[in-house]
Amino acid sequence: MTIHDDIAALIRSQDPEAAAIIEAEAERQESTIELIASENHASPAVMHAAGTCMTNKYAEGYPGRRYYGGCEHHDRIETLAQERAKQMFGCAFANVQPHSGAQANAAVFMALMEPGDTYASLVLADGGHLSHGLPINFSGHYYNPVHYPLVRDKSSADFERIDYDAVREVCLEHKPKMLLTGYSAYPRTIDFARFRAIADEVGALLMADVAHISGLIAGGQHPSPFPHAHVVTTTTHKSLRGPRGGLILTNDEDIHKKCARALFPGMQGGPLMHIIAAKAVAFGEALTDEYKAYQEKIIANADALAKALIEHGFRITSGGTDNHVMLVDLSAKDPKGFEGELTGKAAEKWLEDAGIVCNKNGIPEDPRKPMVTSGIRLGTPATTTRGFGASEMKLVAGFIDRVLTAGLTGEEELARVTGQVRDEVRELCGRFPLPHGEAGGVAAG
Ligand code: DSN
Repeated sequence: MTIHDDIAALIRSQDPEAAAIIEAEAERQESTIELIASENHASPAVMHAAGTCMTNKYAEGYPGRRYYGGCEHHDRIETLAQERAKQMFGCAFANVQPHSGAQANAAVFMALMEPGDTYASLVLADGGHLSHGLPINFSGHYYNPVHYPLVRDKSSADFERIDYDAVREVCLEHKPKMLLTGYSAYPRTIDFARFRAIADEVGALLMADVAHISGLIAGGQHPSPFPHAHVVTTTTHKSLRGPRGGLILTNDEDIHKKCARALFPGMQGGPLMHIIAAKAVAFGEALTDEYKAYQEKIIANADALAKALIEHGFRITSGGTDNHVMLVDLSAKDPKGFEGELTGKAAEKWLEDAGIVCNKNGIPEDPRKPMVTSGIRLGTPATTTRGFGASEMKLVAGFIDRVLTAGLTGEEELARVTGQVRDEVRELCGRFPLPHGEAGGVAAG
């Protein structure tokens, strides 16, 4: 009897209806290839820490300064998470309370800007995040975003990479209070020192939202935003492989205090102490040599997948990837280009039917609408967790090619190939069981 069996049996005996749904999700995760760049499979210890009695406590405030009694152990776990976060990122201050990356970003905005203030961020359709200036998000509604683009010149070696000259020009023109770097769909290394030089030139604060690459940074596989960024935010559940949540990091005590106040009581009430406990466990994992090796493999796997897709005739934006993520321009594979059937929306659906999970994603200057798109975004944190290496990534590229080529051929061929690939995906996943056991850490037995 494992801990998984105990938990599964307990949920099933009390609530078979809910247990059946959780078990179905566990089976889905077990038997499909997860290529969503922002998802991962947290370890059993992380998942179980999130399911403990730490959920039962109100601990508004911060360690040593709470609004409720009974917080002794909550102070200890939050302090442990803070200390480990500081060690992981080599910085002086860590706030581990944000419920999510967007909450962390909102708290930083509230702490360091006034409503109406101008900040600079990437053109959202070039790979930015909704909390970096979408008009209907707090970041676009209450503040004034101005945007810098990727390089548009196809003849440039930097095509579809950050246009640092444009970043500088936008900043010189608009004098933003803050310059924001860090993206949701950018496959290349970020030059944080260059961003800081531009920020200093115009008197802006530099904020780095490293949600996607924070695991790579913690594992020493991407340059650190420190000491360049004044403030850094991240989620904890993407490449970092912790529970779902956020972090705010800085070397500046004044910024730390302002962000802490903006987060609580400015933005959030009681912290999710069970999630903070799970963050502490995940950060403990991130300080191991094994974790560094894991992060290195994520990058090697992304490189292998991108190269194999290019061999199959797909175009990868910017020509490849330096990190965990790639954007596949599907129009290059469709004889009718942007006028054809091979949209991001169609590809996402066809691949999901074959057991390969990814998301449609706009490519830079995409002529199609955001709910259709001409691209898919693929990432390797989750497949690397389950043990895939470069040869499995080549197999995955072959699966993707077969399904999308069949989709272009017609419905009958698509159905035939989807069935075949689905079986092969199941077989491959069966050879690489998830680290949380055969049924997702909840429903084994
Ligand atoms: N939704 C996340 C992503 O997929 O990148 C960002 O919050």
